[in-house]
Amino acid sequence: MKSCITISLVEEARGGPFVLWDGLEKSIAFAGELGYDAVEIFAPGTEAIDADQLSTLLDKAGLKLAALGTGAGWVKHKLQLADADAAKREQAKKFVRDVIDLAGQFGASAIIGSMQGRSDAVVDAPTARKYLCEALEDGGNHAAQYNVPLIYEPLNRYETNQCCTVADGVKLLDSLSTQNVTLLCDLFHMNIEEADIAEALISGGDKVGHIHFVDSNRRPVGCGHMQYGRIIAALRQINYQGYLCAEAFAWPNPEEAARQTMRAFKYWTQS
Ligand SMILES: [Mn+2]
Repeated sequence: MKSCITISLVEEARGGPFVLWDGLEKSIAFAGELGYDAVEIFAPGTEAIDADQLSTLLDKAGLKLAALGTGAGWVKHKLQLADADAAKREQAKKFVRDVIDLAGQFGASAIIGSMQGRSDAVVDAPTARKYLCEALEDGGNHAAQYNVPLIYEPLNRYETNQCCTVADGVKLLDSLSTQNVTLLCDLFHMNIEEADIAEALISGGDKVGHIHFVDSNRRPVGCGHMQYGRIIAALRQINYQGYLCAEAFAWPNPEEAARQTMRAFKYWTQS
């Protein structure tokens, strides 16, 4: 398993569950110093990232790009994939494809989290699900040209009513004709929704494509009451070789959160 840490470039998301906030240059250099393998970037849009500059910074720090989040599509631009308005859905899919195109140049995936939207008084649950499936087909097919999957993240009930568990996510992926979508299993969301986090990971099997590595209270690993022994054993059992990515509050501050996650990563993966 490989280590990864989140960098947010989205001012509107201040206070959100991202570890590093100090711009790409400083954040990437710091992640490199601490020995991380990769970064996951949450950007306002693709225009906020200069691919050549990012490539230079990553090379200098010896890091890979693991993934790009699409959440700013919702947080900043109010675009979501289950919107009642067909034109808005099209814009949302375009936003996702643009992120896929940028991430793809780095052999990295785009992540669909909060852009999945939700059913409401206007869009009923089967329709919201249908819109989400259309978007995942579109993005999964688009990502295939870069030989990377699109990553879909079930969220807890307070953030979506589309898919809240790994089982729901597996069912959703099985209903698609594309095979090019994997699941992001976020331990914070799972701690709310799953009966047993380790069992859920095992049931996800080879569909588990990315992990958000975080504690029960969304603080860095080791700062809550999550029981990691069985979780790591489950990931080993399914032969998970991807990233354990710190998507956590910058608690007590970004530097210490990054150091704490790296200590925890080494403890759990090297013991
Ligand atoms: Mn997450």
